[in-house]
Amino acid sequence: MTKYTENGFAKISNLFSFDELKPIRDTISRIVYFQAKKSKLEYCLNGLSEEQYPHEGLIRITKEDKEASRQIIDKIMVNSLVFNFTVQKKLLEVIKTYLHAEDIKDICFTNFHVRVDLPHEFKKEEEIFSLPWHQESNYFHKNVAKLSSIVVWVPLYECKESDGCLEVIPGSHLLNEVKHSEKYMLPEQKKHLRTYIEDKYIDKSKSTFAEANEGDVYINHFNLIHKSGINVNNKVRYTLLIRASNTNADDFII
Ligand SMILES: O=C(O)CCC(=O)C(=O)O
Ligand SMILES: [Fe+2]
Repeated sequence: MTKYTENGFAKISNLFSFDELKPIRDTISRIVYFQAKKSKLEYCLNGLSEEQYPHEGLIRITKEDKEASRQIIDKIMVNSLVFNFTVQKKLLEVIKTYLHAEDIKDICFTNFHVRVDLPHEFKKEEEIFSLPWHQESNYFHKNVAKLSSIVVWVPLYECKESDGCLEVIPGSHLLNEVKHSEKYMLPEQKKHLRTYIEDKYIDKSKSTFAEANEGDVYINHFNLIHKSGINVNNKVRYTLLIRASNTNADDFII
């Protein structure tokens, strides 16, 4: 906890075992399998074990049929098992601690999201979804207590620098809210608006990669300056992002 107060982020090593992650991974395999069948792309899964469906399987499908790939990603995002995983007692207890909440009953989910980051070879998709330097507090203005809200960052597989793990600036949460600029990732269509902190305000010499082994989880303060890394591997990065707040905090706004 001292480290979290100083750095604005903390790694909880080995929070989840392989067995605890397996049901959610199997669900992703199942979603990939059924979409492949539906889109007549079964051949994309030939020679692969079910464990490879979320990675090589999805990559092959994306190369063949972008729409099928998008449907898989959308189905993962709304899968009930993913929600179940999020509300498990173990995670709520961790969230309670970092929010300084009195009871898990005081926790609210400001936002919940599943990220599916394809390898960098799919550059066009990657650039749209990859997030430049920012603070969470600049993106969320409702159901939040910005002085204490957190992002629980849960990679579903090992996530190292080459997998595109987060890059963070330790201690940057102490700057409070920093000025953000705005740009559209697709300017012609005015789509995917991003607010971001310009590089000139970032002390790159301090940045570090928040690498995770299987089962590790990060807790990031809402004012921590961070950005998405680049996935240069031939694996897909799957991450749950749980944004949580204490509804009893003095600065909580609905
Ligand atoms: O997991 C990531 O790449 C970062 C996502 C992120 O920072 C966000 O969604 O706010
Ligand atoms: Fe973020």
